Amino acid sequence: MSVDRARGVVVVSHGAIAGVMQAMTMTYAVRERPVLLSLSPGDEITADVVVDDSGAWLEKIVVVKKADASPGQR
Ligand SMILES: [Cu+2]
Repeated sequence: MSVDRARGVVVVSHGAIAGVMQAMTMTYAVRERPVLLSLSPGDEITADVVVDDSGAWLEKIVVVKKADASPGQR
């Protein structure tokens, strides 16, 4: 996962979501600013994907594995 705080999005590689989409790498908005700020590049997360006419975003984000925080890993 990578994080773009300025745009309020994360880029996530996700597995197939039954009936919705195949496995892919894509950009999702994260609308909750404190949650966005808590995420780091390389974190592994689970989340609910919410879709409406305005687009898709993530809610209920849970970090299941924090990235190795050592410098130079990004
Ligand atoms: Cu997707």
